[in-house]
Formats: sequence, C-alpha cells, structure tokens
Amino acid sequence: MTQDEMKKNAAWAALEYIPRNTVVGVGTGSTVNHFIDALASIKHEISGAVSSSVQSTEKLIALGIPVLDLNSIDSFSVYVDGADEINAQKHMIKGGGAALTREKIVAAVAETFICIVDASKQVDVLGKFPLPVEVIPMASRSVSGELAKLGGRPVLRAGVTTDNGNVIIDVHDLQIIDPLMLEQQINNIVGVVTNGIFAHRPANMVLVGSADGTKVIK
Ligand code: ABF
Repeated sequence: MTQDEMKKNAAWAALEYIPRNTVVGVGTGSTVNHFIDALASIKHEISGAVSSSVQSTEKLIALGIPVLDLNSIDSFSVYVDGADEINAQKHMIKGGGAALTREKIVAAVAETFICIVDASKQVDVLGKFPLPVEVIPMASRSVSGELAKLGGRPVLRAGVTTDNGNVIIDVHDLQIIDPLMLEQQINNIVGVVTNGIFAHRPANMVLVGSADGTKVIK
C-alpha cells in the first residue's frame, strides 16, 4: 500500500466522526484533500465548511460544499486536519503546506480536533521535520537571528508567500523536548505571526492510516 493510500484510509475513516447538520472545519494538505472528497459524499447532510486555506476553499467549492466565513458562526464541533509530525501527547508540527496560521485559528475555535495522518507522521520527539514559522516579511532577518539563538537553523522558504501575505522560515535541526514551552517562546519573538507547533491546542483524536487499516488514538 502506498503512503497516499494510507492517507486516504485515514481521511475516509474521519467521516464516521462528523456530526450531521453542522459546520465542519477543514484543514489543508494532501491527506485533507482525500477528506474533502469524502466530505463531498455527505455534502447534503452537513451545513457547510470553514476552511483553513485558499487551496482547500477552492476544492470545497468545486465539489459543491458551501464555505462559510469563520466570523459568521459562533462555534462548530469538529475540525479535521493533517500534520507533518505528531507525538504520543498529540502535539504536532504543522505548516509544511504554509497554511499554519489559518489552521491554528480554525483549530482554536473547534471543540474537537481530529488529526488524520499516515503512520510515517508518528514520532517520539518532534523536530526532525523543519518547524515552519510564519513571519511578517520585514522581520525575516531579525526573527531568523532569534530562532538561531533557540538552537535551530532557520532557512527562509524560497518563493513562498502565505495566504496572509507573509513569509515562512523553516527551522531545521531542532529536538523539541518541550513543545509547550517552545511554542510559547517562538510566539514571543516580535515579527512572528504563528509557529507550527500545535501543543497548546493538541489534537483530541488521531486517525492513523497504515497498511493494516486505520488505528484510532483517543
Ligand atoms: C497540513 O498539511 C499541514 O499543516 C501539514 O503541513 C500538511 C500535512 O501534509 P499532508 O497531508 O500533505 O501530508 O495539514
């Protein structure tokens, strides 16, 4: 079974946890693209979606799923998104697709975060995947200097502008022993919009697609 088939298994397994007649929060990425296909199969049973990126919005609309403005709703129950890495505490690194800020906003409003991944995303210690940090463009040099002081090797992601008009700095060579603390420390750097550690808002449930089926971690 290919990695993409494992992603697809996890994505379709998420349908079981989608409450009907409500708004669904939708993340970004190749695993989520499978989830959007799955969601389209129940589109008449949901009230619409809140999206975390222009890319997902375009796919949702193309499949006939209405996309709502987050500011137009009080709350919603379930957010489904992928991750670049996830540990046993359900802390994640996200942002490989550069959508981390909107993902963190939508995740913050959702009551439940369901993370859909293939087994290769599970790690003991976060940090092998370079940590994405969204930064206001005029601060990229100063923020890089501060990130280097934290022990990482910051690299500006070439040719990428986020949906919010910012740049991404990927921090290599980190061993994130304390994700809660590092998430806060990086947020405190002036010029940082968001960092890709999701520890203060971890996943509530993980669906792990593998060759042996989909494992549910609650
Ligand atoms: C988003 O998509 C992310 O935050 C993460 O960067 C990525 C996961 O990628 P994929 O599903 O394509 O492996 O959820």
